[in-house]
Amino acid sequence: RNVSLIGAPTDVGAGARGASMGPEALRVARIGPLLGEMGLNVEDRGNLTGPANPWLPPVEGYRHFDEVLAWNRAVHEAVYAELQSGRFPILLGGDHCLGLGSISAVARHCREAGKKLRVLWLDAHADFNTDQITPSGNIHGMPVACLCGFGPQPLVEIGGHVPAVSPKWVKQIGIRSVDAGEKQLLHDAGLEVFDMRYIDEMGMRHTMELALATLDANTHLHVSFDVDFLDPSFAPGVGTTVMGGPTYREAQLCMEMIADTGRMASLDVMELNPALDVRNRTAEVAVDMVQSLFGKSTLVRRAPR
Ligand code: DIR
Ligand code: MN
Ligand code: MN
Ligand code: MN
Repeated sequence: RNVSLIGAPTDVGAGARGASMGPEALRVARIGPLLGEMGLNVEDRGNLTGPANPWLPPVEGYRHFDEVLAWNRAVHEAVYAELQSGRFPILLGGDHCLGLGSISAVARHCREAGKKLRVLWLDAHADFNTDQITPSGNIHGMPVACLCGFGPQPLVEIGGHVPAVSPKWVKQIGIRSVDAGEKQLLHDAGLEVFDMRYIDEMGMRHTMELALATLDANTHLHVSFDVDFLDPSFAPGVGTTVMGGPTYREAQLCMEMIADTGRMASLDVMELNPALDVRNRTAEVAVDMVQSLFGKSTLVRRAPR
């Protein structure tokens, strides 16, 4: 498999500085070489460029709107180019506002290639805010809403088709922090959300069986992995930690079950914040998870079940 690493070193969509250093921390944790050792053909495309973080307060419900738009346009073009040349893009974030540029590119590729798209959003947060309901103005809390058509024109139309994705294509896993207005909009939009209570009651195995149930041979599965999905006890290096996330083993099972489908065709690794990390251990954990997504397993495995 031909994999391209794309660094997007920015934190313009976040409420804390530091996710701009995420791509380099993932490289220090040897994301490229470790995937190469698994037999993948990895090319590191280096880092995209874009506007600096002006660190200003929100204006009319959005913080750093123009900067977020510029970065997302750059991500969109880079991810789209890799998909069109038949490669597997891994976006190294950067804050999660860039999921908009990445997934709009994947949606455009799938539309043109006649592929069915499914998106797995692994996150502590639903990222389903709009300017009307956001408590922060931080656009990293809005990308899923924008992808589903709820947001400002320039952001929702990045991929040329509105909405970029149908809410029915999106499954969220690990959610445990949803803002008041966001809760209602998320409910009304009809996304399938497997929150932490669901995982507590039903277990990660059953959760992932349901989340992956609609994949078929023509499906392009995109995984958008916000590192704050993981419990902060072993993954503290993110801007917005939320207690009560998946354990290391639950997260590994989630990743391994995604790998077993054989359908993952693009990936975002987002929100890693080295300024808040402890000796780069969150980057190392994130790379462990990515290896599992690409099929690393303890034993030689037969077909699952
Ligand atoms: C919060 C935090 N829901 C907001 N969001 C995210 O500001 O909209 N943190 N995505 O990672
Ligand atoms: Mn393709
Ligand atoms: Mn997120
Ligand atoms: Mn999050």
